[in-house]
Order: sequence, then structure tokens, then C-alpha cells
Amino acid sequence: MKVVPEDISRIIRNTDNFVLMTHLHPDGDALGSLFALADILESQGKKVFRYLEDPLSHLYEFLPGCHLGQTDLAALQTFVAGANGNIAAISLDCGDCDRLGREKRELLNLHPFLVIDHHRGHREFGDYRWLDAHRSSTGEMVYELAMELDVEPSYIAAYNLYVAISTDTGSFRYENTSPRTLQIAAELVKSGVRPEEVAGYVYDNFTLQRLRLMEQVLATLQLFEADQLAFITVTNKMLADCGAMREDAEGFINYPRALRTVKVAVFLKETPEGGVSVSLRAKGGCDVAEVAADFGGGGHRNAAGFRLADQKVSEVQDQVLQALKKALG
Ligand SMILES: [Mn+2]
Repeated sequence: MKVVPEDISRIIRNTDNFVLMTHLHPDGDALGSLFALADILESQGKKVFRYLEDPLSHLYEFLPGCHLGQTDLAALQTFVAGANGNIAAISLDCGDCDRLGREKRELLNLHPFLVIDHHRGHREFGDYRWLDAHRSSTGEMVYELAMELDVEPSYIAAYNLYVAISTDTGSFRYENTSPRTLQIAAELVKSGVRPEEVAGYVYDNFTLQRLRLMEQVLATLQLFEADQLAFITVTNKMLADCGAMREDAEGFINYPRALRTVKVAVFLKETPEGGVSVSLRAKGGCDVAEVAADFGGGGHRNAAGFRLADQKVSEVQDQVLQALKKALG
């Protein structure tokens, strides 16, 4: 049996121009998959537009080839027009077309529209889909696609794929880490990627603003249900006080999650528009994808999230606490 659906690999082989995109507020898997696949396609003489909704976060400026990302919609339209219909769009690591962002409508107008994703509870969109919730990361799927296309990933592609896979598995610690995940990681290391270099950029690369923000965010820790549920919060005021950016709070949820008694950690983030975005991380039994789905969100069994507009952090905390008490029981 083919790993990559036949129609996906056929369209990619027979097309010369591609628009690649991913979800808004992209993480390591989203960006690593995008830059890796772009490099893989270009190595086959194809042309690629790497579409990003917003300029790249400083956290990911170490990704090789990241400067090729483009945010200009007019440039995208010119690229599409120049392709004379010989074009395909590929959405990577996006579980819901609403997460394609502001230009969703424009992007979904591109055909054929291919979707490669590993989110559980993926809400189907696009013309052709390769969905596999058993995969650790979209990066793992992009590697399989490269194998299907007979492309040996370059150092640039391998580096981006290693970032994608290692970040989505929490450095190969989460339950999504399979024998195949580790095999692929080994192949990427054989291509010259140095795990300690990537870990240095991902984990040991704090700005002082980020550390100050962490002080404030960890000070908000609240525990419930015999310390099985942990909540932390970041507000717009904390960001301003520390001179930090929203993306500086990435990964903070792993600290309450690491508490030995904790089954679910919750990170409440005030949005610039005054709503709240909620990240959920579970250890073991509790399925937080189901909890997130009840609030209109989604994700994986152990990592999920959702967003509520026009609500205060304290109101959202109460609702989430009630839902999690039920989920634990
Ligand atoms: Mn992912």
C-alpha cells in the first residue's frame, strides 16, 4: 500500500508551480514542513511561493531558507497569474480552513488545493487530502512524500524537517513518537543535521524579555482538583510590562504540565482584540482534543486549543475548569 495517496503524489509530480501555506501563528512543525517541502519541490525544478500570513517570528529565524517566506498578497496574485493554470496549492499542518487566516478566501480559490495534515479532529477542506492522525508531525509526512517523489532531502530540507518533527514530539518525548518517527529523524541526522544545534536554537535561545515574561506568567499558577489541573495566564499588560511579544510565551505551558501531579495544564492567553486563546496539554488519560472541540477548537489527544472572542480570562477559566473536571471524572 502506498503511504502517500496516489492523487496527491500524481498532482505534485505533474505540476510546475506551487503555493505553500500553513496555519496562522505557525509553530516549528508548520514552518519546518513548509520550508522543507518548498526546498524539495524546487530541487525538482518546480517554482514555489512560500505564503506566510505574518512576518516570521524571531523564534524561527534560525530555519534555513526562512527568508524566502513571503507575506505580500499582491506578489502571490502575480505568481498565480504567471503560472497559467499550471499550479497547485498545498496546505500543511492546518486542521481547519479558518486557521488559514485573513486571506483564507483568496487561498481556497486556488485549485487543485491539496491538504497534508496530522491533526486529530481535522475539519476537511480543499480538493485532495492526505490526513494521518497517527503521524507525529506534518514534517514526518513531508519526509514520506519526498521518498515517494524519489527526492533525497537537501541539508536545508532535512534541517527544517528535523525541526518540524522534534518540536511536535517535544524532542521525541510525546506518545506520538513512533519507531518510524525515530527512523526518519535518524535519516535526517545522517544528512548532516546536528540535534544539539537545533535544540540550542529551540530551547536555549531566550531573550531577557522572554525570561521576565516567564517570571510573571509562572507567578499566575493556580491548581485545582488535588493539583491535577494547572492554569497559567498571560495578559496584554504583562507583555507590555516585559517588552515581550506574544510568541515569547510559546512553550510556557510545559512548566505546569511538568508538575508530577498534573494531568492537564491550561494556558489562558489574552488576545490583542480582548478575547482569550486557550492551550490545553494533557499527560495520560484525559483527551483534551474532545474538551477543545466542545469550545469550537481542536487538536490532538494531548495537545489542543481554542479561542473565544469577547470573553474575559476569568470567565473562560471558570468554563474550562468545569469542562476539565468532567473530563477527568
Ligand atoms: Mn503539527
